[in-house]
Amino acid sequence: MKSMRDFIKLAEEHDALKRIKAKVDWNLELSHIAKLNEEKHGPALLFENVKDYSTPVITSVCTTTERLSIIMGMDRTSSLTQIMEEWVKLGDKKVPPKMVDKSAAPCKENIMMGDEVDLYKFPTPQWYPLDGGRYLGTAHFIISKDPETGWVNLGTYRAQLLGKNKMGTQFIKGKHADIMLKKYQAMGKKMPVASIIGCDPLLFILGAARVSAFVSEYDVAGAIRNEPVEVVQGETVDLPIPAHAEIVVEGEVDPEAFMEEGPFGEYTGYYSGVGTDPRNFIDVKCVTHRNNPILWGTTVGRAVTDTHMTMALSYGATLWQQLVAMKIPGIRSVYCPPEGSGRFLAIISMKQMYPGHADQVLTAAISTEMGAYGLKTVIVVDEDIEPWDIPRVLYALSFRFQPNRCQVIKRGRSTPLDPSLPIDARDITGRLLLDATIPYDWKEKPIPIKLDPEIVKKVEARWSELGF
Ligand SMILES: Cc1cc2nc3c(=O)[nH]c(=O)nc-3n(C[C@H](O)[C@H](O)[C@H](O)COP(=O)(O)O)c2cc1C
Ligand SMILES: [Mn+2]
Repeated sequence: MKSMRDFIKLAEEHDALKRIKAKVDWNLELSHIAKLNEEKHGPALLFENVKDYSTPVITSVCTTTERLSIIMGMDRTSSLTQIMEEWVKLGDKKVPPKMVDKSAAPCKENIMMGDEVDLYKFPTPQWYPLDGGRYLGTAHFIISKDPETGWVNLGTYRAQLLGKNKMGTQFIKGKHADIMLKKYQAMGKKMPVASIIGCDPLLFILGAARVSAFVSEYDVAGAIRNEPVEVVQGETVDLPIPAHAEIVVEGEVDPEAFMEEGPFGEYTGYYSGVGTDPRNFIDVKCVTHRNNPILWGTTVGRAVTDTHMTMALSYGATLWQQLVAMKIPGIRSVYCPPEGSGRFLAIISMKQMYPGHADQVLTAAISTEMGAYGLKTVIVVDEDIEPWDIPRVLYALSFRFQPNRCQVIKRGRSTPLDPSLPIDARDITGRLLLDATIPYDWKEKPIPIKLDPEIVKKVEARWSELGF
């Protein structure tokens, strides 16, 4: 899969995409259709007739496990844990992108420079009534380059439409684009960037993934695809651009310049604070797009949306990878439910091998690079329970868990978006470690009730005779 068009073709073959031909308003109506459809676990939606525009909009690309399987090139009945397992197997593998000629790059089919640039040409949705405006960059990512090392980063940071050649940004402190922007600032330079709106969905998944600093998300995408991502040189920026991108917005961010930005309905289902804030923005110099481009957007907002599904996949896989890298034995599988956007809650299935092993896994999970930021609750279950099988996890929490064996950690790094903390005190969170296993060190373990296998066989043979 190289492009959004490849995804659309495959999704249609699996009946996982619906074309909406009726006229739909970009102002709230489109997002509300997408949101209600997502709540019903519906298909990806391609809005072909957006009011006032000829450009179609695609939403809900990643909102089911089936579509994540399609994107990841796996059997479409795979579970999230199975998809993650494939990712975990890649370990540190990297496949760098391949530069192609401009003539082989459909994203260059149309080029607008300088005064020709007009972002209002695209059907940017207003997603929610209380959002501060229209957000053009949602299911997109921003490419930037480290001015010292040349490391190329892809990061998904929301981008508000702020003018015909202005796009908002919000690089939270410590995010990779923020680290890079601070370097440009120290050099007294502006940071060249490109926003990619519509492409191989895997690149967006990686834009939102917590790939380590100094690692290019392009190289991880190449490893997952097992072939290099095809990129092409930017028109006005020295950055590698996905050759098959739908819409490419090139420009620069002046670290010293600000515009009012926000608010935006976050993936927690809440607004992060109140009103707008001055933030850096992209001064757009050039827009390129394919013929008949497709604008890709996502609803964000309350779970479950693209954000929750993609984070459940990438954050879960990364947490799992990091536990494996710590050489802890017995980790069977990891599940970070989309309802907790893959980061607030983790369930780990393990085979206990020595006393204290379950406690080791619990404390290790919150000490990984992934778990140390935002993870609040960790549950371990024995190997007979799949971590995604929530009824069985609830069974373990009812019959194996004992409150006297749970541990509360008082302080850890939080995310500024966690709505369970007061708006002005979101730096530090507590954590809860729940051991829902049967303690390894018990001499006498609960005796499980078993069915007699011989009788089971007999009864099964008589099943239809019994009138079932
Ligand atoms: C739809 C969507 C919008 C996001 N918006 C922002 C944002 O505005 N600012 C931010 O710092 N992170 C945002 N994130 C989370 C980042 O994508 C994520 O932290 C990612 O790791 C950033 O890339 P980086 O690790 O290369 O910095 C968003 C994620 C998604 C899926
Ligand atoms: Mn990164």
